Amino acid sequence: AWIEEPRAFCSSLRMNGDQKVDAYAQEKENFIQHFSHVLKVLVEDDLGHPETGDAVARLKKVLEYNVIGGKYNRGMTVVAVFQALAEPGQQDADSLQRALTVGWCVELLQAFLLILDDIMDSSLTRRGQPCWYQKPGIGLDAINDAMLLESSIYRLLKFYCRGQPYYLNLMELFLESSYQTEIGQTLDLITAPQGNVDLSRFTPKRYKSIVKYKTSFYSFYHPVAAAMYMAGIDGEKEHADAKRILLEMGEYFQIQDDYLDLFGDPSVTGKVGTDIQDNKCSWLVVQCLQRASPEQRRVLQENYGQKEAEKVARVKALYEEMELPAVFQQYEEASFSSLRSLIEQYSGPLPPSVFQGLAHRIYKRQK
Ligand code: DMA
Ligand code: MG
Ligand code: MG
Ligand code: MG
Repeated sequence: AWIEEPRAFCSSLRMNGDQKVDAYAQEKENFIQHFSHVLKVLVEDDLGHPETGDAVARLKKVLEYNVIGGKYNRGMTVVAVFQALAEPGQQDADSLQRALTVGWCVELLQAFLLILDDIMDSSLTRRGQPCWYQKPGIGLDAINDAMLLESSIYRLLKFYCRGQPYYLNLMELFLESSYQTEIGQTLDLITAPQGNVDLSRFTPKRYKSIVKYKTSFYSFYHPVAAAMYMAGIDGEKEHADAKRILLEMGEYFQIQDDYLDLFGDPSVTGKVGTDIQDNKCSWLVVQCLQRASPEQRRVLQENYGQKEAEKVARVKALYEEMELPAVFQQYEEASFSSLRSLIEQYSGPLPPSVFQGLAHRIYKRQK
């Protein structure tokens, strides 16, 4: 039945603008509601433990500060795609609770990765508040907090999904996505060594590899694949086809992230950009290099990858002079239409609206 008409996203696709906004707000409300169950399972029983109680209280704080306050796109995707794919008989209250929980596991994965990403990127803010490691008294203890969030994923999965036929597939998916992301972060970091600006490293090919591993797997393939497994879809071909679309969507998403790092409004994105200071292989620097005159390349060489505000501003001025914001807008249009044809080609037995819903959610995003 998952081949037939989907619901969720899908019903919201048929609605007009206002209804769509309401349906989404309600799905979000419902998703956030479930967090209290997650907290209960993860910490409540152990808060009074005579030996570990204090540590569990710390975990509760870590969860509340770091898991709440984002867009919940990844977590809500699990629920929406599960509802679109599972047969009606598979959508009893317990199954929906499990889908919500796995959605929150994806949010835990994200929070775990972001705490560490912010340390490695020397970022200041995240989701409109100080990064966790920047909080007084936290510092590098945040590393252990991130690890606690990672372990919490598997505690939750065990509590809710042990005994389900897809349990092993889900566990392997979370482990594999973590590894892919860590490999991506490795590529990101070694392509951006501090104090060593080598512009020849910033190629389109390198860019695509970094983004595929650090972002696309965990942000796009992972939530959809989790829902597919939960709905009983575990065929290699189905997963490979979905991955073909979702990795492309992930690249588009990270290009937006790189654009917003410099040209986004921090009061909307909730974070202050650091890519230029951090010597990152950002989409912007790759585009700049492809168009730069020898003189422009010299300006970049002298100002990129350094913390001084004047140097960062000089790089931004160079990008503006080269009209990279317009290049980005053109890319965004082109990418959206190429995604559309990729969806037509590869959605296979899955309803195309599942993928279209995701694409619409991120198209021209400001945060
Ligand atoms: C995102 O890279 C990748 C991961 C694994 C978090 P990024 O550093 O550009 O992300 P952000 O802009 O959110 O810090
Ligand atoms: Mg970062
Ligand atoms: Mg990073
Ligand atoms: Mg970024």
